[in-house]
Amino acid sequence: MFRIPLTAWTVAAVLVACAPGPSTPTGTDMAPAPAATVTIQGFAFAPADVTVKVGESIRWTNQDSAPHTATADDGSFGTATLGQGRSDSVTFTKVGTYAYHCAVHPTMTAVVHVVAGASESTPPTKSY
Ligand SMILES: [Cu+2]
Repeated sequence: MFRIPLTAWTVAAVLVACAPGPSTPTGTDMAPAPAATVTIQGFAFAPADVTVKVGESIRWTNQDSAPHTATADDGSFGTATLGQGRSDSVTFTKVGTYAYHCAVHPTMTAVVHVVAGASESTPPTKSY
C-alpha cells in the first residue's frame, strides 16, 4: 500500500538532489571534476608543470591526431593511450614530484607536483 507512493517520493528526491548542482560540469560523465586539466596538443603537455593537492585528480585530454599517454617515469601512474579527443584522469594520493612522459613519444615530458591539502594532517602555518 505504501510501496508506490514511497517509490515515487524516492525517485523525486533523487532527481531533485542530482539536478541543480552548484557547479554542474558540462562534461559527459558524472565523475568528480578534476582539480587540474592538462591538454596534450602539438606533441606537448600544457601546462607542462601542474600542482594539485593530495587526493585531487588531473585529467589529461589529447587534442592531437596522434595517440599519447601521460606515464610516470617511475611507473607510479599512467593514463590509457589516448586517441584524439579522449581523456583520462589520475588521482594523486601521495605528496611528491612526479616526472612523466608520453609512452608513445618519450621526448614529451612534463611534471606533476602533489602537495599536502588543507584537510591533511599537516596544516599550513597559521598566522593569527
Ligand atoms: Cu605522445
